[in-house]
Amino acid sequence: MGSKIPTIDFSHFLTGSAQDRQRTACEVDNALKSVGFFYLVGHGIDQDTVDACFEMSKRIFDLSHDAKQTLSATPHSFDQGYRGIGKETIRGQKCVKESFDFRNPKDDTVGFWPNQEELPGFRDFAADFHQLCAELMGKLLECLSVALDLENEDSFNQYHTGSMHVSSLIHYPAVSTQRLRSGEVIRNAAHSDLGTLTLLFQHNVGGLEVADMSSTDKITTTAVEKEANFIAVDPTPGTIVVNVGYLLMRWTNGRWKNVVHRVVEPANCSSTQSSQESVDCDEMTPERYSIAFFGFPDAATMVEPLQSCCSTERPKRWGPINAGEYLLKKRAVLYS
Ligand SMILES: O=C(O)CCC(=O)C(=O)O
Repeated sequence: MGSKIPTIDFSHFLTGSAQDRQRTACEVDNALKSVGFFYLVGHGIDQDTVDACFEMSKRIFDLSHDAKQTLSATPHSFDQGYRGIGKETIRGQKCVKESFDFRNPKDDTVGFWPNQEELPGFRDFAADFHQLCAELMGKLLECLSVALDLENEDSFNQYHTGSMHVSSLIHYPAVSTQRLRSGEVIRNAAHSDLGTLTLLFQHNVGGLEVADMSSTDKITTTAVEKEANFIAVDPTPGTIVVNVGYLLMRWTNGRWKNVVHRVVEPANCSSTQSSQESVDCDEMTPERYSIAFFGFPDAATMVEPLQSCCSTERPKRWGPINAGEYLLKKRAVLYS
């Protein structure tokens, strides 16, 4: 039987007794050990705020091509800003998506922002949304410390002042279903995330799929994509999809899984037609919006497997790695 994405009610951790918190941490541990992904509910970010953020996101991507180009990311903007369609490349495959990335808008970091006349209130709204996600990230990191029975609940938070967290508004334009299905056009190629945890909000069009690691013993992204069954992670209002990044996998000596995922044609778009019929019609796959919040440790952090995750049966698999240098190297490949 294949795996299923579990749903975890975080309100038990946020407001429950010590026992409730322990139980929730145990659920998180089980989810991250097995599937590497879970749906989070009871997280405290209300749906109206998420809907408003999708509205803002739509407005930025609706700006003219020229207006968006003025917001383009440069090395001097620390990768913050607009990236046009095809600017992100994963293993040689150009992703048909556009994104607008920012760090904490209240910090004095460089970044390009739409001006007030174009998008009134955008920067303030972005700051508030980013802050809500950063606070939730802090609570989740606390929960991870409980799950691993670490000395104190700050064990992960002490390395996450928030300076490196990135919010990413993402838009996949409508594309020909035929071209998407044939692989001529790719929305988001199979990949895994880089940092600690990722929070993902999905609007109503799906397409996100996660490799079912119980269906393969392969490890490399290319082999996993070829061999594994994939599980659809359908959009469900009120939920946030949470998954493990590479650095957290290293921190936990592989206890928590950094799982391959991708964005493809949404399953429900083809469910009413045979594939031949839909190819003949050359229908369009509707546009998709998502918002990712990438949790990342502070740049100077040395990430090394925690003692408590190593044993004679599970010897230490990795040495120390500098989080900031790792990120720079990876992003250079993604956006070269
Ligand atoms: O758009 C999505 O649903 C997935 C985004 C994602 O996986 C990423 O940007 O790393």
